[in-house]
Amino acid sequence: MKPRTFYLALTLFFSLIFSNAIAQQTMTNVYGRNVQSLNGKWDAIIDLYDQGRKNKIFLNKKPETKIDFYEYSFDNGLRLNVPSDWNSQMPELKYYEGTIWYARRFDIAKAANNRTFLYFGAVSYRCRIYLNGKEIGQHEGGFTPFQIDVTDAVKEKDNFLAVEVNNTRQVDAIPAMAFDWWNYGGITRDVFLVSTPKVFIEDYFIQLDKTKATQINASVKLSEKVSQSVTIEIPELQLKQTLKTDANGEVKTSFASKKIKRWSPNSPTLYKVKVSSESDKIEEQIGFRNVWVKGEDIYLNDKPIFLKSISFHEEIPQRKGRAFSEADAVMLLSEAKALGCNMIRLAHYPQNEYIVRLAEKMGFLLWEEIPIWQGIDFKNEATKEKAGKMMREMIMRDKNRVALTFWGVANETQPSPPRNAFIKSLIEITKSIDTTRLITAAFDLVRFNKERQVFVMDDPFIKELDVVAINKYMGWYHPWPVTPDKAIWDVAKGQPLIVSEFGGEALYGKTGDADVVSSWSEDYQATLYRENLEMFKYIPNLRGTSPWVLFDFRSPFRFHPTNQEDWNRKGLVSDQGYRKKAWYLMKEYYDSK
Ligand code: GCB
Repeated sequence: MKPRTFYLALTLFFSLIFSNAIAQQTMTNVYGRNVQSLNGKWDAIIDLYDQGRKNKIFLNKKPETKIDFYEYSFDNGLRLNVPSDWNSQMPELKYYEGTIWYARRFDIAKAANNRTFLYFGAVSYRCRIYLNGKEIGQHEGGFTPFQIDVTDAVKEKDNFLAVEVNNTRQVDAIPAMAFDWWNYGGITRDVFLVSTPKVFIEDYFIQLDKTKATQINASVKLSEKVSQSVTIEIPELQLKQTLKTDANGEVKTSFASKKIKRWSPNSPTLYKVKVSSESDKIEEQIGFRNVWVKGEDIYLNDKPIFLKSISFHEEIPQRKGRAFSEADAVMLLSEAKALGCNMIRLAHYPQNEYIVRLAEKMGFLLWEEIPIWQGIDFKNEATKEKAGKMMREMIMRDKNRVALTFWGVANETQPSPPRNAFIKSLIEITKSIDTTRLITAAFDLVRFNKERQVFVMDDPFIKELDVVAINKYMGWYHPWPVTPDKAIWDVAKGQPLIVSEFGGEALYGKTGDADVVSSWSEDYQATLYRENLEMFKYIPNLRGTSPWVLFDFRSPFRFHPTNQEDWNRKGLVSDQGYRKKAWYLMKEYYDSK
């Protein structure tokens, strides 16, 4: 083996081992389980030079003899809120990239015959977990949940939990080195101790058949390969079945009912679904709907639908921090509702479960994606593994959410054999878990063909997708080659197309020349919206639009001194919550659809 190949093989080997160190399957519906919250104030140590691991600070030693001393202590120092990003908690941490240690103590009432899992909703971006002085797990990826079985490692009293969190950008990471948002660091989502019976209901997948309106398909998997009877019940529909698990501890079945009221944006019906085994039980609200593609149309419950979408980052701009609570979800989603949307593209990563679950109750379809955002190291096998794992974690968490309509596999990638293989593997993983959703990816490769006088795109990869999504910034990054009423598209013929991003920047309150891009004015942004909305009439297979973006958002990518100052100003709503002129145009367009 050449040294480089050997090195690559070694990296892959270790990345597999480490990801396996906690490669437990994502537990379904953690929020419906018996949990003890570990949210709150945690002690913290900023470790810019990465000295903590070497010095084993996770042992949390205290001097015992006259000659002992330790150059660290978790006591009487910095304290950080969990959940929350660290950047918004102290001015000095504004753009901090590096390691911060978090630590806390906890007690737990241990019940005999129970298992205990330590669950993190998300840690940005990579972390190692130490419990009572021992490393018990690692995770990479800032937007998906994971849990570690701590049944044997945990004590009733005075456990010491330390988490080494690092958010340094790296070439092999997802996202990689440069991207258009700020990737807040920290323990950004809920932390729970989850208590389950010894044999518990690890997973279930209960959704309406892709096309049949009267058939609910259900599968349940126990944590062990044991034989038990499992009951699935939807009381309101008078549906109930009890079955014996197979040799893998699984049951698969279907229910027929003519009474199912299907979920839709106008009528987001959810049903209580109860799953029980001989030793465990869990319940939650699940909705049922059909979604499929035929020709150039997307069908929701047998009717073609136009997707009135919007994107936002998982960020509260006024607080300059990550969104992490139900109240935050209410703020983001209410503003999307006010615009008249029926869908959200959760940009550019899986957002927290409060957002996903509330979106479903409010009647939004969802597009969820992992942060495959330009600049990804497609040749790197370890990166591909990571992406696959993220995809799995996202789907496992949200596959019972009826709102989930699109799994997004990439944003703005260029054709190449490694890219194709990489994205294909993500599509395969997706289909191996869930064949009921539509698969999409956003491309920025549409260009104007002068000879034919039409917009075209050459990326044969689009044939792998159910719906083709195009990011196109006409009037911002691209000057108009023809007037908008002549801007005819011949892109992805035979498939539904969504314009998944369009827009331009405007500083809230700024007036200026409505024809001049560099005026950064609300007036120009409004012109741009007017012209794009006109162009949409000439995209024959257009089945949805998603302006970029609902709110101005933080991004060190954007450094114009007076107009941006580290903000991407493409929001229809400013960072302070004020609606810009273009908001009203978009609202009118959505109301007319
Ligand atoms: C894009 C990206 C999005 C950026 C946006 C922009 O194409 O997908 O993440 O923020 O353009 O503002 O340029």
